[in-house]
Amino acid sequence: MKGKLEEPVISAPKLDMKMAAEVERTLSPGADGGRQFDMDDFDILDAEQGADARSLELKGHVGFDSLPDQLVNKSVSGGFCFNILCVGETGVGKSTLMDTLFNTQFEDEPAAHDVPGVHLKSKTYEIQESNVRLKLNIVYTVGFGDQINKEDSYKPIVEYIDQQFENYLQEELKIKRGLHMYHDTRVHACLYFITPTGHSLKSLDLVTMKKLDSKVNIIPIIAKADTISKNELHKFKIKIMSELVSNGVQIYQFPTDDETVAELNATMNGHLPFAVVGSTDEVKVGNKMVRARVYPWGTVQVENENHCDFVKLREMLVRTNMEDLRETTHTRHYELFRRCRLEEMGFVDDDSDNKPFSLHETYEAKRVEHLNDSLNVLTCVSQPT
Ligand SMILES: Nc1nc2c(ncn2[C@@H]2O[C@H](COP(=O)(O)OP(=O)(O)OP(=O)(O)O)[C@@H](O)[C@H]2O)c(=O)[nH]1
Ligand SMILES: [Mg+2]
Repeated sequence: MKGKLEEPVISAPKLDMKMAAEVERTLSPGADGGRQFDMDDFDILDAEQGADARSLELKGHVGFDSLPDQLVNKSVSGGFCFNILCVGETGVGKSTLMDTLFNTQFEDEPAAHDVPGVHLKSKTYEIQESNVRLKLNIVYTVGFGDQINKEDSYKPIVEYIDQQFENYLQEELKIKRGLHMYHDTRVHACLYFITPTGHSLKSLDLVTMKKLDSKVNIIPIIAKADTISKNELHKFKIKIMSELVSNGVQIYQFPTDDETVAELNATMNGHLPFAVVGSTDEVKVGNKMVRARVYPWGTVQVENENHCDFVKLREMLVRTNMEDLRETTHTRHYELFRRCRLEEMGFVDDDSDNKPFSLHETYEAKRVEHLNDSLNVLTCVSQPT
């Protein structure tokens, strides 16, 4: 479900307050001598419609049309979490872009260029806009692209993503699980910062994105886009997309199945990779203060769509598709991880005769296997040599 509710099976007519009070009087037990409902109170529309559900029409207001509001209120009071992973070479503009995106100062120290290997650093922030609280986890790569031998650079990133899935799975498998309280750190979006060479992707980029594409939603962006000319940028974007396609790298596609955002998302898919500029410095342009980078020859405005794609990125990542990114992480990437891990642990859904296998039987089989193993070990140890 993306921002739109499914068609209700039973349709309740909209009532004004007077009518609602009238309905309440008529239907409440005791108001008219303790009248009870029975099936005759409902018009059966089509008993055969649907496999095992009949569509009925309500004769008055019941109130479950407030369910969407209840859901919204509950979600808002619980707050939301969103986790971003920024992958990119040292100094490519990761921290500046995050500050620009969320219009705040996350206070992230620049990394050194001489670290022996790649590692990740993660920090969680609580931010609030109107009455919506967001627990934002930002993870940065440190030392990415700095080593002479970059063969294993992708490994710590893959391990980090898997570890977050594993933590969630362990919580899910607990008898006393507390998923509603659990701080979910699974990565919802991976912003892949492409160095603005204007030439092509590096093999490090292709290898890393390929290793990550089944684990995380990758959104490729060209960093420091103010350093390439308009013409070069256009060609660079085409080159990057064709290299991703020819190497079979799956990047995140903004969803087009929800008609309210289908057109916008389809257009934005055509603008990938977004060419972004980051800056928190404010400059006066006309009579307005805007965030920009000032050069001897002119000013690059971060939020001017003629200057860069920052607004497009913010629109897609934060304002339109944040929920889809969270949902895709759970239903596609985590599901794949979970399936592989459970199979690895010996769980199966069906036995050899395609009959459903119960969790209890799996545990029992595992227990017997474990006992046999222990017995074998004991026998080996107790046998005289
Ligand atoms: N020209 C240009 N410079 C930028 C842009 N964004 C950031 N910078 C500059 O690039 C330098 C590094 O930016 P950071 O945001 O610290 O880069 P980083 O990727 O977080 O660096 P590390 O955390 O040290 O890996 C700073 O001097 C920024 O001002 C941009 O869009 N265009
Ligand atoms: Mg940084």
